[in-house]
Amino acid sequence: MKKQVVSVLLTAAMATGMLAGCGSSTTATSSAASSSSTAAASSTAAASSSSAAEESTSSSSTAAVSSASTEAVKSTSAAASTGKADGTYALVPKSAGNPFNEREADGFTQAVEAMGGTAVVNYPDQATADAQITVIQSLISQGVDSIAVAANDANALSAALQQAKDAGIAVCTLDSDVKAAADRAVFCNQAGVQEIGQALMDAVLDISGGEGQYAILSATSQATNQNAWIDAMKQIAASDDKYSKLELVEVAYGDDEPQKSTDQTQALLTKYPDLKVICSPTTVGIAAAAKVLQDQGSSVKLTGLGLPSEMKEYIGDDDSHSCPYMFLWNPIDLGKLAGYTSIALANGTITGAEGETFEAGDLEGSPYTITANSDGATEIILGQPFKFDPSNIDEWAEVY
Ligand code: RAM
Repeated sequence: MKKQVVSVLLTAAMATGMLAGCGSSTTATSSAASSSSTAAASSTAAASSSSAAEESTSSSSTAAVSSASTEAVKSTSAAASTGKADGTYALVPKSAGNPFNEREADGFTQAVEAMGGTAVVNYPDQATADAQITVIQSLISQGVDSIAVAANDANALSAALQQAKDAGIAVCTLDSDVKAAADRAVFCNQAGVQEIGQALMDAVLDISGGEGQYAILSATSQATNQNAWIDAMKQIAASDDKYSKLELVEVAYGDDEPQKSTDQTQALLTKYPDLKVICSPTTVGIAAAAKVLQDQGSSVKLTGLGLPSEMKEYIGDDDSHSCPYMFLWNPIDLGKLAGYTSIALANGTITGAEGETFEAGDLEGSPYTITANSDGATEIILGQPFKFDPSNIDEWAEVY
């Protein structure tokens, strides 16, 4: 096990850092697999006790905020000078009641506690920017050391995040980014946007048999991550003739709510009788669509991004299953990465600049190197999208 100390490697070792960066992309797929299987024992518990985790996370976090808030203010300068993680580090997920977000929160909490810090997970009431702004402002007044946010909107959090930064709070994003580089130090990205778009577009091509109508069932219309993946899919589809016989008929929005996602799936089936494939790049949407299609014995097939534990009964090659295969990454590891990143930022051991390298506890991809993204901002890529099919779904359903 790697020592759980966050440290910046020497800038003089840039070449080594670059090599590590290259190496991590080739080992990323296996890293996603091995780190998750290493974590299987602990995360199996996380998976099987998700509702308990949900309740305890939100209630204990509220207590943690009130008891730790004064402490947090005191600890900021100590953390910066000693490099110790004895502060309070906050996570603001996209919304409550989403098992993906709960796994992410489990990982964040595990990482922060492994480093000796206090983790605060505050869920917004809804998957909206307004609800997140309320949570962020509350965290600012409590004087936390850092805020990691999975943004519900690319632009609308800007003022609140600037206010946090002005108050000396380290800010990073995970899962779903904000647009302005200045609003956060760095984005903890689950996998490259282009890689996810490519995996999804190729799955639609393959599952449709190369032609016909497909629809996308997304989360909210403002979700930065889903919008980026959908844009990448569209660009990829336009860039190669092999996709020219596919027709995207609609992008529907289920708002990461199970009932709305169910209703939107039903509406797509009614509106497009010739529909061949639905691609849902959200774990909430794909689980709702999988049930609708499978219960109705529909010939429409499904792919997208799904949580194995929620999709196990729907993954299969035959007509009785709605989803031949899908993709995701380890949400527990994504939360851990955000935890280690938050601590390193709050300590001042990284600033979020391109080329910085830092250790991230027991994550297999550690040390991570911060890279530039296409928007001129910086990100840390956790790994590659991982494919789940009938050969591995049972095993992974036990993990997350
Ligand atoms: C949902 C959320 C989350 C996304 C996954 C794939 O749980 O929208 O942000 O990363 O799906």
